[in-house]
Amino acid sequence: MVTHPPLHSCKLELDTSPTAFGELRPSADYLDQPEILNQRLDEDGYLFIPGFFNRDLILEARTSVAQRLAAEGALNPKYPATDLIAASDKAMTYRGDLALNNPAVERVVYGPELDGFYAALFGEPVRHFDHIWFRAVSQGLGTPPHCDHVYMSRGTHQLLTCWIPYGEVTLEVGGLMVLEDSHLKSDRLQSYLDVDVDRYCENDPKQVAKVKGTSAWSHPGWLTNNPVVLQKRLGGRWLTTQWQPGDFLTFKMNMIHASLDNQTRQIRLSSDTRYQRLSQPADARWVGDNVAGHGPRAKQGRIC
Ligand SMILES: O=C(O)CCC(=O)C(=O)O
Ligand SMILES: [Fe+2]
Repeated sequence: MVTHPPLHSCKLELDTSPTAFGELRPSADYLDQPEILNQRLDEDGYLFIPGFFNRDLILEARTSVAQRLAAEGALNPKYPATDLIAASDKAMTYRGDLALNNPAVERVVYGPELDGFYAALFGEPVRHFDHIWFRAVSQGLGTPPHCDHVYMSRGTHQLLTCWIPYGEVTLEVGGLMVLEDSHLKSDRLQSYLDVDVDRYCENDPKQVAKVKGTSAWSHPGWLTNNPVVLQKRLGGRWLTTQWQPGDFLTFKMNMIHASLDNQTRQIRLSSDTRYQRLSQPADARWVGDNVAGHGPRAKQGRIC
């Protein structure tokens, strides 16, 4: 790993010694050998494919988002919009709206390149979820450790997340990291992995008042807010890279991941999207023309 300043996640300084922090293993050499990719996916819980997309495709999407952010006054006009330098300290993280009706982003995440990649990997036609989780992450912010399972487990569990950076994302800007081998330790996370953030206990008046008919969650979805202690307790290294436009990472629903905090004034742009076999059931919250998402229609009451 290149030299870098102290790195943070959840505002805590990470242990970046070689036993606690390292580089993702690239698998771009095996794109035409899906059996090797599947073997690595099972072994590592993820596939890191550097240089997969044509850079221009990614940079066009970056430009389209930069234009929207500039139009709303979020960017410092002294710099080119595509530098994504924030105009203020305003906190920004999840910005799904930036991908809505955005053909340049849709071209990347729903285009033939990823469709072909997942069809080869799954060995049959695939579908994607009809929602693009788009993030524009400002200084000081990042994502706490979690597994995606808790947000999207109502269909097949053989579902993969695809994380794509739109532009260079250095360690200081703060991209995604996965906790090495955590997908092999689900037995130690069972009560967490049983969570469905849109489910609530019908016999708990507080949960009913908070969740039923609203967009609120019964559980924050995070495994912890302390990536340092988590790494020490569970073992494995936090793995990441200096992301380049064109790279992507795909990983399993039970892989623990988080992001480094953004230590710069440059807004970090990324998307995460989901892919599965067409023949398998899909989580109804995330497919169709007008997805329910985590909104009121998604809530399910249970007697707990
Ligand atoms: O980009 C981030 O900070 C978090 C992304 C994430 O959680 C995901 O790709 O599932
Ligand atoms: Fe996630």
